[in-house]
Amino acid sequence: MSDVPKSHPRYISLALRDKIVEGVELGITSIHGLIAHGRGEAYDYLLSEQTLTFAKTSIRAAAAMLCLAEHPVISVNGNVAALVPDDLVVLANLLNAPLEVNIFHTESGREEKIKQHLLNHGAEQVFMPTTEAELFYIDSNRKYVHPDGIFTADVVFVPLEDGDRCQALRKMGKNVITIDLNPMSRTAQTASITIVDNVIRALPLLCEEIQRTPTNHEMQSVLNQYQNDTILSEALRHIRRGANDEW
Ligand code: PTJ
Repeated sequence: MSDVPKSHPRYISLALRDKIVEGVELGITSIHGLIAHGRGEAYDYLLSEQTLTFAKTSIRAAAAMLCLAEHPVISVNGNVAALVPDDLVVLANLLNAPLEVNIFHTESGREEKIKQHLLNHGAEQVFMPTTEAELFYIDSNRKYVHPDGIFTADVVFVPLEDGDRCQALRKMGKNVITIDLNPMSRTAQTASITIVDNVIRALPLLCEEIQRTPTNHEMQSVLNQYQNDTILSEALRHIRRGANDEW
């Protein structure tokens, strides 16, 4: 990182800002992504910048849902492409699932740049949005999907977005797993499983959990017991409390 010493108390946070800025400079992250990142930072601060117990519970459930899925797909936007490209590739390989570029802000050439960025980080299969398949119940650019990807997926992993798409996917009968630091966002509220954590911490933990390979029976039992509403309430309670005993 440019001129911030490693000893700086907020080094990690500042290094992440650099990654997002670099994403914008490379043309993979939308300029709006800077605002989204700042919003995330604020929530992360309130969540003690740690993966808390409720997030660990969601990670276990997410791993189970992804492993039990018949056709899981990993959706990639400009922020996650900049922050966690390697982890996205590891996850795709572990699940043998495609990555699919799906962005909200239409900017010329950005989708192609994200694809190339993922390929540079070792991705094997990256689907692109098409006009051959469109999601129902949604008007934004996010409706354009790949016919063999998000359109036919039974589980869609949507890290970091606040938008109209999660609800549309749910209405189409798909399960959605998201990572969102804001437990009040539309996506967090409508997803099947919401991991209230920073993508940079949650994604490696999700990959670790998948590698633990519990039995199908264990995974089904984790899913049966999982309640997203409870997780969101716990996250909100933590934020409202301000201080916490895990700090
Ligand atoms: O690349 P595009 O065009 O698809 O745009 C992507 C963004 C993220 C800019 C777009 O989806 C957007 O505008 O999102 P929002 O509405 O700002 O919502 C982003 C959500 O992600 C907010 O709830 C943030 O709190 C949350 N968030 C931001 N950074 C992180 C995060 N959650 C987890 N980890 C983060 N690092």
